[in-house]
Amino acid sequence: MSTKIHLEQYLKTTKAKGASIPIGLQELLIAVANTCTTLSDEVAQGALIGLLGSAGTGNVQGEVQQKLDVIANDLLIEGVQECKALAGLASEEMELPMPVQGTGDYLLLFDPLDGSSNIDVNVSIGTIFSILHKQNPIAALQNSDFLLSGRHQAAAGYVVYGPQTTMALTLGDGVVMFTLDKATGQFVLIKDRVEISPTTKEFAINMSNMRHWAEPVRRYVLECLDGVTGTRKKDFNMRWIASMVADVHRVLSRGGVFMYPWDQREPNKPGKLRLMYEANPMSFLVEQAGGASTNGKQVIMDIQPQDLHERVSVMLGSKEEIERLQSYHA
Ligand code: AHM
Ligand code: MG
Repeated sequence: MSTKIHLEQYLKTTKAKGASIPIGLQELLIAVANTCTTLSDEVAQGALIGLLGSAGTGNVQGEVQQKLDVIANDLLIEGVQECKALAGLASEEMELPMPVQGTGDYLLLFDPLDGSSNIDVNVSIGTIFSILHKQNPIAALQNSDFLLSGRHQAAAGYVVYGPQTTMALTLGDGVVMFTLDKATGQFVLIKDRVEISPTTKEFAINMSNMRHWAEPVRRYVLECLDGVTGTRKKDFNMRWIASMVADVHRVLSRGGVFMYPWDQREPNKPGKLRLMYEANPMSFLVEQAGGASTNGKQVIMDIQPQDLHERVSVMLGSKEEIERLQSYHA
């Protein structure tokens, strides 16, 4: 049997773009992974430990928080407190960023529990994280330090709590995947070079919103639905889990396109998903696996954020499909 490579060992020995992973970044990633291990146990127990249902609170976006949203957020904050290189953190669930060391090389942003609507129905959910290079590590932390485009990410990833607990990770030199060995509590390397094929026959979108979409997205999906006798000359399959983590995990595993586009229900909002906690880390992973991402007009990681909780239209996955979507928006 081949030797198992654990996350810690991987981070110690691997080189990204020829350079070793800085110790501070290694520590931070291990702290996030350890917290997700705890979270994975809690998610698995659900009702047995009274974790299902609403927390009776709302978050900064005005969304009802589930108990697990709050627990996951608290666990992550606690889990990274000792990280020496972490200047501060920001969460989808909190209005303002929070200083950790105040100074340091990194900023951590996360969606502590993505796919909240799936918690109570025992469907895959996850944690998404993005680690930004703080531009001036020795200057005291300011809220505006977080407003960096996705190009400033040092690392990004997610942990999906599904039939298996699996982490996808990029350090800017490809994408790797680890699965949690629940017997040892270790994340074990399962895929070394994740690649998204440039073509696909699968798309993911919440079809119930079709009447609200903009014309380019309607055109794209209608052409997919036309099947083998239509302009695309092939039959497409559709999947929608309603947890971005799980839907993007499928795209990284076997190709496809994931879309949560702008729609006219909220004409003044650019989209539903959050740029800093969801779209940027997922775009980094997808680009590093050979795919692409866009909001229709711009590559997602090139967007200069104006607000920490900014929303964005998201289309990502197999490269040729994203190029087609971009051309329909042109
Ligand atoms: P959340 O972070 O509050 O869970 O919301 C984000 C989720 C995504 O994971 C998913 O793609 C989308 O919302 C599902 O939305 P819908 O219920 O409209 O299909
Ligand atoms: Mg989310």
